[in-house]
Parts: sequence; C-alpha cells; structure tokens
Amino acid sequence: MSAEQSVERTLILVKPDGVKRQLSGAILARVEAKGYAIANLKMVNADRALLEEHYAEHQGKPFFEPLVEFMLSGPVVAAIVEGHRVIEGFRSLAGTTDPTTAAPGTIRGDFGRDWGLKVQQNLVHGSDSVESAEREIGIWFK
Ligand code: RTP
Ligand code: MG
Repeated sequence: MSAEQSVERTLILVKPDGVKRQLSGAILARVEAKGYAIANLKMVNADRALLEEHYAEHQGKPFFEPLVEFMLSGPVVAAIVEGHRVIEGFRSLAGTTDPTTAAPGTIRGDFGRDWGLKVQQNLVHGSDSVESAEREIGIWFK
C-alpha cells in the first residue's frame, strides 16, 4: 500500500452575507493562496429543499429555521476545492463558528462579527469530514 495521502475534496460555500458584502473574491483568494485548487465554482440561488437537505443534521435545533431563511436571503457561491487535507485545512482558514471570537487571521475572525441576528452570519461553510464532503458535493453539484 502506498504511504501517499489521497487528495481530498471539500464543499465550500460563501454564504449570502459574504456575497452581499462582496467578499467572495477575498475569500476564494485565501483558499488559493493557501495552495488549494478550485475544481468547480458557481453562484447558486438555493431553494428550501436543497438547504434542508444540506443542513439535515441541524433539523430540530432552534437555529435551524433562521439558518435556512438566512441561506435563502441571497445567492451563495459554491465551490469544490481540492488538496491534501483540504477539509481540515479549510476549516482552519475559516475559523470557529462564532465570528465574534473566531481568531484574527481567519476568514470569520477578520471579516465577521455579530449583527444581532438569530443565527451566526459567518460568511462561509466548509464540509467537516470526507463523508459530508461527498454528500454535500452531491447536493450542490448534481
Ligand atoms: P458550517 O457548517 O456552516 O461550516 O459551520 P460550522 O460547522 O462551524 O457550524 P455548524 O455547527 O455546522 O452550524 C451550521 C451553521 O448554522 C449557523 N449557526 N447558528 N446558535 C446559532 O446562532 C448558530 N449555531 C449555528 C451558523 O451559520 C453555522 O455556520
Ligand atoms: Mg457544520
């Protein structure tokens, strides 16, 4: 068996707050500057069915409905990004979920804040495992 790591893929979204604030380019520039490759890229007006499938793990949580409404509030940029360990690499670039306390130097830490809304408007999504990446890529790039 080869000791070489296999190239991973992840699904990245620039959420509607990032698109509205014209940060899509700055966010994708950080992904590329880190050395990851954009394998596919598009702007999507997601519908409720797609978002409920994407966020199935959060069904029933108090932030689920506000989260879906937020994601319906404008277009998102969806990308398939490739590289060794890109799943954890992008989540490290993104920073922790709450943009108020996300580390400076991360996307959420540098560009995000609390806007007093019911859901964290935190600019980006990145898949959290190989299994969720493949599932999410199937949803956004049918
Ligand atoms: P993501 O899935 O978007 O990459 O973010 P994440 O793993 O850091 O966060 P997760 O726990 O999966 O939550 C998904 C998204 O739901 C919103 N959220 N709001 N209490 C809240 O207000 C709250 N908790 C979660 C955020 O937009 C989060 O990214
Ligand atoms: Mg998540």
